[in-house]
Amino acid sequence: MPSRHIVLVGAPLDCGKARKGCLMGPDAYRIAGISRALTDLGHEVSDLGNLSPDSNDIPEREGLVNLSETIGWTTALMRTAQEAMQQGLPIFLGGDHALSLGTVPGVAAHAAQEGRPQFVLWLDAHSDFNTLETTTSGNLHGTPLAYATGQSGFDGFPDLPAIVPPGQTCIIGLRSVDLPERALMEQTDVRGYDMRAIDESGVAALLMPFLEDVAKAGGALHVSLDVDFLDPTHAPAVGTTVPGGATVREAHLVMELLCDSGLMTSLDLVELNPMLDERGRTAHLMVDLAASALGRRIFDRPTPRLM
Ligand code: 5AB
Ligand code: MN
Ligand code: MN
Ligand code: MN
Repeated sequence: MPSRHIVLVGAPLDCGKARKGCLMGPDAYRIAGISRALTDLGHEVSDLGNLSPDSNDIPEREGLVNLSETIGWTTALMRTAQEAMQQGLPIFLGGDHALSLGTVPGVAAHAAQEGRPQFVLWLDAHSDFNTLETTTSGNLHGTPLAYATGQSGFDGFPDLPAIVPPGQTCIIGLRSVDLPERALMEQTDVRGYDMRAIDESGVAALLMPFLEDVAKAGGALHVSLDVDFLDPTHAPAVGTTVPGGATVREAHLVMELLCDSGLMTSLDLVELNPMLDERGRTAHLMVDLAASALGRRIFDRPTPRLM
């Protein structure tokens, strides 16, 4: 893959749910060697350090966890994502998935300025399609895809600088979806593939048609990788474990196909909780997956298909 300028953006936000620990994520990725892994692949890497949330005077609301701080992160990340897109390919080091409330609209605003449609690949056990009105947990890390695709029910959040049409999003890895978010998703043309679809068809058959659509449209592609996409036996360092997830190889194959496509323009690494890790293995696995998406391979030639 051609050499890229990769911009690491640390976003130690931990406000998207009650259980703490994701704020240590950015440093865990650094200690697991993310910069070195990417420079070894020939990329130039800049690390912008860790961001802080904007302040605001939005009042807390009954039934919602940390609304004001989450909106503060959202506005800060929207701005930073747009700036980082001008410099290169940002990797947002989370932090929990509330991070994508800011990163996805931010990168989409950049794409809109360039006149390109924005696509989003969501690798997650969950669909994160709740709104402030449908969430029963009040945890806002369960809402970013609904917000970024322009669903209503986000009172108090900033107006979106750009909407990603639901038909330009694809979720892979689903195995835990709340009834109201399912009902909302079903009103849209978001593509959602559950683990059964991976079992029956293989992850490549699900991903390739989506990547072809991105390529045909000349689109930008944001990838949001939630640790819980992976099976908890491989990736224990996450609060929201759901059994029956992707294997290490299924996750790498997604990343390798993304790399071959040359389409990925930005990446979120989210939900890593280093407090729950075992000797750093989840942090290392996430770094290895990012490296696969950015060119790590055995042979410097296309993998032959023998069938
Ligand atoms: B994650 C749940 N749907 O809304 C909710 O880890 C889980 O970013 C959300 O995918 C999981 O609280 C959010 C039950
Ligand atoms: Mn650009
Ligand atoms: Mn998620
Ligand atoms: Mn999840």
